[in-house]
Amino acid sequence: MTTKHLEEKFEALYGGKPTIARAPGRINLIGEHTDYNEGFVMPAAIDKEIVCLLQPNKSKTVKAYAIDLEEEAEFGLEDIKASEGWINYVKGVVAELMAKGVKVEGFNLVMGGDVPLGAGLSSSAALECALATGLNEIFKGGLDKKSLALVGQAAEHHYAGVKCGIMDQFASTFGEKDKVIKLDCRSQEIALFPLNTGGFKWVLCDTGVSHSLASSEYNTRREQCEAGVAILKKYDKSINSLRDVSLDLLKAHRSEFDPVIYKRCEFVINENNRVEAAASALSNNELFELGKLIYASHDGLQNDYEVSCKELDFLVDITREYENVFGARMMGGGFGGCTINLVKAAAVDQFIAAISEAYKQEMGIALKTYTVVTGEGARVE
Ligand code: GAF
Repeated sequence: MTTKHLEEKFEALYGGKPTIARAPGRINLIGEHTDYNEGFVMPAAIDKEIVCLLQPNKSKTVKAYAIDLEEEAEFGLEDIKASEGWINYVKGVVAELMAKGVKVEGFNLVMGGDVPLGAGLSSSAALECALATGLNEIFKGGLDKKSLALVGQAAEHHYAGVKCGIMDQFASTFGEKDKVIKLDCRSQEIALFPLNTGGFKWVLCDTGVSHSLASSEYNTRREQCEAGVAILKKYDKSINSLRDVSLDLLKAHRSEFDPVIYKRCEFVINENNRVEAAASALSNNELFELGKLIYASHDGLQNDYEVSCKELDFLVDITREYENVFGARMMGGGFGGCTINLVKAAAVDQFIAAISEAYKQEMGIALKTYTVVTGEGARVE
């Protein structure tokens, strides 16, 4: 993304030459709601970014301007309190960096980007990672990339109030062009391998909706998984998360489970197994097999984890009739945002025309679509 308009705004508002930090949004091929269960996920960074222009201002105040919203905000560093809106993410990152010992002083910030908001592409993680990376640079924090990603996650927990896992911040930090990450969310080990789908493209279809229960339901899902673990831990003290639970063990204790908790746990265990299978299908270029796993992921998210919505289900279901689509599913936390589709490259235009027309007719909403291009992780220019 070019930064000329951001630099001009910075000059007009504050003057001087800022440091420029960037971080991308992400897609996720498969492995949804597995990250906070210490399982596996398969995200990739995309070529859409949030960019932060930063400069110390020799005060104890942060002055910030969000160019796309045309909004200015400021806060003092002495007593940072959570609030609403985009500035809350800035506060969260600053406070969490300080908690890790980084000596953050007052600074000026202009930020903007082209990660679509509310589309489930992790614009908030992109902002957190760009900002944390930039502040670490200008205030010589000395934190490594992993610590910076974890600062972003902590900002979500303590300021945005979402008890998210590590997927989004790790993808935004460690993503590389033409690569997908297989992330072990327990050990935090990152395996990068080629996003090798010659003859196929990944297409995102944006429902254009973002239902408001997303963050409260997200936290509830996490608690339901923890409730399942608490039951099984009575029998095996070594169980710390659903990552440690086999389907057989879960089934053996079914009668002790509330049916809703049971199906949440069953979904997570199945989804985690699907990530392993998908990684091997992708490595062997077995795209039909990969597509089946992607559809199965959606079915579980819709019926067992219950984080889908009618717009997402419509967009996935209609693709089952399209022979040029091998797989489709909702992506991210759920309740809106995008579906991800594995589509034959030669049929992408035809696919977009057909699904856009169908969505307009059914929901009365103009469908936005994006053909995915991978990008680089967080960095300072
Ligand atoms: C959101 C969260 F931020 C991630 O940590 C992850 O749990 C995802 O939902 C669901 O897989 O993007």
